Amino acid sequence: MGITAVVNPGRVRLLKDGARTDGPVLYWMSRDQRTHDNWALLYAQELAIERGKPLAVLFCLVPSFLDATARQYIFMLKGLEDVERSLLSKNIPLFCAVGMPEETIPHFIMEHNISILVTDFDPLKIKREWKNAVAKRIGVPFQEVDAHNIVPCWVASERQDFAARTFRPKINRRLTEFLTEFPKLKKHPHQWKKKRKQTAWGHLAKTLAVDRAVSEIDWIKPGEGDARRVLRTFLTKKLEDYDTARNDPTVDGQSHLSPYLHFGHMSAQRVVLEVIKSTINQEQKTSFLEELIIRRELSDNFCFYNDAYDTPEGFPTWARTTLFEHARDEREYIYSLEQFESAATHDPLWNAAQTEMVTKGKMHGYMRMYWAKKILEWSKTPGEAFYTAVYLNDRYELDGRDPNGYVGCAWSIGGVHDRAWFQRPVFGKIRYMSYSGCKSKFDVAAYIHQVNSLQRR
Ligand code: FAD
Ligand code: FO1
Repeated sequence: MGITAVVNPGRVRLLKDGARTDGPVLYWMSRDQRTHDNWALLYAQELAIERGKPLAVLFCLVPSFLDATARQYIFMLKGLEDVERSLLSKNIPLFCAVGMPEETIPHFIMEHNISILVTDFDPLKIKREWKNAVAKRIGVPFQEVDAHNIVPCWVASERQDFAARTFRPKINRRLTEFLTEFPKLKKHPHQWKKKRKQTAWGHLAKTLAVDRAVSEIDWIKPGEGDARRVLRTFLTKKLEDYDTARNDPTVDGQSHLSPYLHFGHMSAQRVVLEVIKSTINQEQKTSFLEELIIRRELSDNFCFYNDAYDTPEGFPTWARTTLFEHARDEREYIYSLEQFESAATHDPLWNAAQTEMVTKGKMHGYMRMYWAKKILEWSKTPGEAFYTAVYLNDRYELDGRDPNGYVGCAWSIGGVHDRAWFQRPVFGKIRYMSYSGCKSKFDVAAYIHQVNSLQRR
């Protein structure tokens, strides 16, 4: 396995060894769809330079992905068009192959006599399945780089952590080693053999057979450049009030970085490095970094080590027990998926949160907790509630289909990474949230009004 000066070897895992051949290096880009601050790309370039070979990047565009609709696919494709341009300026071609990875990747490796395959890390089962299928069909070495987490997932912890309390010290003691500045991507010194035409991204967007009933989003623009602009705005205008503002959905106090982090247009490590450099006082930074480093990387830990992350079986035992004990409790209201999806409950606050997600593609973080917990309260069973929450989250959220989403729903409904609270009907010991609780924290009427005015635009 190539040990490179640039990338900490702790970030690299050998998925499969293979015969040493003499062709170019390929980075199969999937989770971290960016040119800058991308450890997988930097590692692949180091290997190619060591061998005096060209470097290419391949994105495998699959026809469907975990209930993603046109909303997410079009955001992603525009981001990839941006990546193609910036890679070209570094003498690195980006290819986009449509189809399943176990077909397109081995085909590309054969066609271009690729000698090493590098890819980025993703704990989701669908990605592990893709990589296992590809590994069975290729003969070259296949390496994986965690370009998403600051502390590589398998380094941070060797098992599932049940709370932030046990995970936080494991991360903090490795930050000195892994929270480093990024080297610059070099202009690649070895030319890819033949000129290639740009990918017809617009044509791809038009011909994708995805559900177009969920509208595109225009208030946030995809790509690395816009991600940097959103980060700049957050650092200069919002970070200093983040700790209080983040729990008030009537205030635009969140960073709006999640779509960029989800599609990898922005590195979380870059965000942290910029936050640390900013002159804002420490406790404002602390609460943001707790979310961005600890909570986010804890989500990867959960999905990496618990294969039941997308089912109620992934809930901790205490939560499964208490939810079972209260399974027969009288539900004051029961709604179907269709009623939830069309924001047709009795609760105007819940309906506003659902409407914000459908209209904007990004529900406020505080409302996501209330939204999911009410689905538990008004569903026939906890299992049905979990599947409803994940389905709606992944269909409408721009940042959906992400470890944070599975954990967000499982925390709200199944007590993942939370502790037991005092018992009540339906919830048992799962933490409860109420309309009156929201009223005591923020101006509910103003939030509802704000969301309804979104619709009229
Ligand atoms: P900010 O408050 O600015 O936070 C910055 C970053 O910190 C976020 O982008 C995210 O990477 C991280 N972060 C913040 N809060 C959390 C958290 N609770 N858990 C993990 N990481 C966090 N996040 C997603 O990325 N995708 C989802 O599909 C998703 N679904 C959720 C569903 C439910 C029911 C709940 C309770 C939470 C969910 N979250 C999800 C977590 C969180 O709500 C979002 O990450 C956040 O609202 C994104 O907006 P932001 O980037 O402006 O957040
Ligand atoms: N990753 C890919 O490698 N190929 C795809 O075609 C693809 C589509 C896609 C659509 C929506 C979405 O939210 C994510 C998508 N991803 C795709 C995965 C994404 O890059 C992230 O890696 C994971 O979703 C986050 O873990």
